[in-house]
Amino acid sequence: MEKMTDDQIAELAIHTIRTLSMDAVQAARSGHPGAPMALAPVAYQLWADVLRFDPAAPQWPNRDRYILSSGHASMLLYSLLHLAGVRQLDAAGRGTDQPAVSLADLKNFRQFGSATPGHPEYGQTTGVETTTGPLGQGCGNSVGMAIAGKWLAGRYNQPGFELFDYNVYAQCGDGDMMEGLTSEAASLAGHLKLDNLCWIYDDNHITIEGSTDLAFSEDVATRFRGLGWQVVGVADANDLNTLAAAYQTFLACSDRPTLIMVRSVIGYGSPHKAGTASAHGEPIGDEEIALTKAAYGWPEDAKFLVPESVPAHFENRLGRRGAAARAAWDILFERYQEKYPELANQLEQMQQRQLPAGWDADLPRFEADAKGLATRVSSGQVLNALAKNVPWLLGGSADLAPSTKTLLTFESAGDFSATNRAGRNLHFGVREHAMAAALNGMALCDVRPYGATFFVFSDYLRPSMRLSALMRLPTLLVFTHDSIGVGEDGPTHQPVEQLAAARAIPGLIVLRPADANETAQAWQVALQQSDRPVALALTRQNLPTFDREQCAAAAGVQRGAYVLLDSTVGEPKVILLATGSEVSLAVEAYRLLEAEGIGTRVVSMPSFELFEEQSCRYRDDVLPPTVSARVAVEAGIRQGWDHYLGCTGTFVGMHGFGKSAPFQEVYQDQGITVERIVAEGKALVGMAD
Ligand SMILES: Cc1ncc(C[n+]2csc(CCOP(=O)(O)OP(=O)(O)O)c2C)c(N)n1
Ligand SMILES: [Mg+2]
Repeated sequence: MEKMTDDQIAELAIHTIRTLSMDAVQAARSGHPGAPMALAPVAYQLWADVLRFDPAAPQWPNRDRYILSSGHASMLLYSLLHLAGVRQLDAAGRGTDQPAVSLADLKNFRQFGSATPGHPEYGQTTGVETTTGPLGQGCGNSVGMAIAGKWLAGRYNQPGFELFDYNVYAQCGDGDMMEGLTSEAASLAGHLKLDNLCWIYDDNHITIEGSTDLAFSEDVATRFRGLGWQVVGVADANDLNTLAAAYQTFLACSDRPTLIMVRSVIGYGSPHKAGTASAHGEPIGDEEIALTKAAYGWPEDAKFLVPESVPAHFENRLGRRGAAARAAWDILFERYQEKYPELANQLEQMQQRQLPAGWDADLPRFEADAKGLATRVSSGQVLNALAKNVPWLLGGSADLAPSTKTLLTFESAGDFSATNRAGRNLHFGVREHAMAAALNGMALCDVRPYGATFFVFSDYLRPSMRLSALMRLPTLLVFTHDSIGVGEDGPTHQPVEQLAAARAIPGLIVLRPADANETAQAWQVALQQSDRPVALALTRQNLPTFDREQCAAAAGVQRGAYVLLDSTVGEPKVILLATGSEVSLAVEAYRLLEAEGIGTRVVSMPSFELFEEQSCRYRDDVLPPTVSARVAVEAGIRQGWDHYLGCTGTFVGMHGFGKSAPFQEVYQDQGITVERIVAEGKALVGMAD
């Protein structure tokens, strides 16, 4: 056979991506063929000629990241992973000789257990850098990845040791562009001048309902220029030379992120579906596939055809380039290990999601104090003590650091900015959603990120928090002002249902500590998580610091719930369960009940999730099944508590929104008081006044 020209092999590779995508969607009888067909050349040009990625080492820390924010176009990514010969990692993160995505996986697109789920899922498929599908999230993640890249360079690169200089590419669409999250993320990226970030916008004028004329008429280029981005246009997605030039324009830019706007035709090549919304989300159909393949000059009857020369071509381009870059990096890293062993060790620990030796050596202990301090304040002290010993713990808040107490105040911390890439205090601005999405991107690049805001605004970032859990990322969220204890700011700022809502997310550990020492323990638990996110719920108002000589040790936090105080008059007759700021109310009620000879137990319950993981025996020790007289106290809604209250228990908590007033009055108004707890306790043991 005659040797193919570069143009011919490129076209063959592009048509292979297109036809694999059509065939897989058709076999699954569901999926989104149109965007992969249109974007095949866009992605081909990037992967073949630009992306620095070694298919044999898909976890190489300095690899370029490619994110498919348009997660519905997952077959584009799966085709690329297959054709590029990306190798699967084993459970320990080591490379194997198995393909990450086999041809069988493509044939099993969207089927149970395949490496090709409907939308790309991090952890399920090697080479998928982040879970996408909820539009906007991939864009948000990409900003965090770019921040992490700059920060890693700022902290760890040394003269002659350019360990980190990776670029982050995100493929996005009209849907992403319409989402608020994307705007927040783009604004932050522009402000931070993240020149390692490139978004490739599939400007195809089509979404699900039809033409973008229906709902989207803004001037995206002007908007992005206004946000501080470089904007590059590509008039035809099939024009490889212009695409190549656009990527070079990105690489040459050193002071801002780049948006490449590519005009494409959804379902390109399909005689009856190209350019229509029906190419977006349904199989093309056998007949139309045959016509489309004919239009590509492809054998009409062939299914899942991968010409041998295509994987070989990717191997020659992406593979060789990536392998060479990675091999050079490995040598560089060996030399770095010799010269900077401490820094190299940090990088390795980071990549293993480990903590450095002595990370919790300076964990503060707080003396008993009736006046006490707010858990947001103790949290700030604990965070600072831990962050000093965990150099890659970094984060910030959505413009609330003075309130959330999340600023790192020690001298070497510094502010991350366009001019200081090594700073550990991030300033996300008033952009909760972008903050949480960026945190996920940062966690995916091995740093340990935290973000903070008022608990009531957790609703603004909830979709990203859900994805932290779905991806099993150890992202940390610090939520302060966690109840009506906010007081005068009123019901707009008083969380009511947020605790229940956070607990509803599978895999998210929610911790609501009751005093300063529980807060220290909560942080300790939080940092020890390597594969799940944690949300801390902390108070604005002061809470007494319990005398641990009289109460059980705060280490009980590690088990989710523990007996803080127990009956001094025989077996407990009533159990008071409480979390956070309401534990001190339960403690006061305990004293009154005990004084009347009613055996009472106080269970502090900072985390439902951790408690549920304990042995049955431990759980029964803390909450003996024989004691059905139970009062739960929490300044939130009842949802979730019935599990511990059974049919007979009583809930003392919120029954609606709060009010703007001094917080003590709001507690009174809601009936969350010591007297009420005592009365309910007595009623349950048949000793009502
Ligand atoms: C947050 C969110 N809202 C809605 C959807 C459902 N959805 C999936 S794709 C899509 C339209 C996307 O349009 P575009 O990004 O232009 O993709 P194209 O049709 O051009 O491939 C929508 C609304 C989603 N996945 N995520
Ligand atoms: Mg579109």
